[in-house]
Amino acid sequence: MDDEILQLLRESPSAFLSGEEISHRLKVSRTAVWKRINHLRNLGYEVEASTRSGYRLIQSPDLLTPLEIKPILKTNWVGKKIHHFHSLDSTNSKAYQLALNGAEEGEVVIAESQEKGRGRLGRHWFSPPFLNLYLSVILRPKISPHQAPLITLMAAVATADAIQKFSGLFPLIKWPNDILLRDRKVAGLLNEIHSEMDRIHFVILGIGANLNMDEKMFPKEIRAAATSLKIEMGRPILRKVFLQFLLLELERWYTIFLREGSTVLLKAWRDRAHIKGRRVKVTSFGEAIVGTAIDVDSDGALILETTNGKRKRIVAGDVEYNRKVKS
Ligand code: BT5
Repeated sequence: MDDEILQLLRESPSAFLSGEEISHRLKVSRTAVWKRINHLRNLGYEVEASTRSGYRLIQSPDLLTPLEIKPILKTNWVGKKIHHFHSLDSTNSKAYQLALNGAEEGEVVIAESQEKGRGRLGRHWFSPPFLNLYLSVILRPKISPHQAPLITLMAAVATADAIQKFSGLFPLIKWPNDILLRDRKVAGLLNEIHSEMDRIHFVILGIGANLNMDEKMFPKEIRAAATSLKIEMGRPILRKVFLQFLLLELERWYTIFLREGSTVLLKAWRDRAHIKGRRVKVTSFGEAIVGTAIDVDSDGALILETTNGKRKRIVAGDVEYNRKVKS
């Protein structure tokens, strides 16, 4: 019913709508209308009430609830079902459970904050409440498990495109999962896969994007390496509008990837990664490898030429760009 009352109030944004009219149109008592209006106020909606004229919606909160997102969503299937929480350990863990229990492709889990937001390799993702975006999308691609790293590249391109379309800025991608503005991390991706040898059951696409953080809000240890869209754009960000861009780009790039394979995707990725020819140090499974990045291959692995001229394929790891890397 929240949905229906909001829709009615939004139909006539500047005019009052009488309690009687609402109760008539929704076929509920006036007391029920009054209770739901109070409920909406508790959720952060500013509703003006006048005994003579009725109710008028003044302002909606920037919450990432289905109530707020559904009316502006432009996707065909991603985010048609949104599971919203004020707090979760991790949206990825919640989405994983839901997917195990049969949740469908395109369902999205969003939390306003995470207690144990996860990065890769057990690292922590700083996730304070109501400022940023923490979401996980359930995908069920019919591809072989060895192609799963391409889903990370796909999500990176989609996130970078969403940031660009939203802000006009040009984010770069750092292999495999960092989205950078001015060399600082504005978003990170954590993709988790549930599969058998030859079949993927599902992929959980986890995206954390810093939207409304000020510099001093970041913990000291990551302050110099992190940024937010608010810092870069110099104005507060309406989170739901950014989310609308992000879900649309994810749907678009996932569709392109499934339909056309990796070629178009890898081209878009290369345009944003600027990795060819760069001197890098890669830490992979505890081993540090120094070399020149050659490319990513058609499975999404990074190809390095080490100092002794040998080529190495790296499937997972952390990259440091460094002009001064010693060979
Ligand atoms: C990542 O890991 O970059 C993946 C982050 C994915 C977070 C999303 S939020 C929704 C979903 N649910 C989850 O539980 N996770 C996903 P990695 O490449 O390992 O980077 C982690 C490192 O980034 C940390 O060790 C910090 O140095 C740094 N970091 C932590 N929080 C950050 C933040 N908010 N912004 C920028 N850098 C951060």
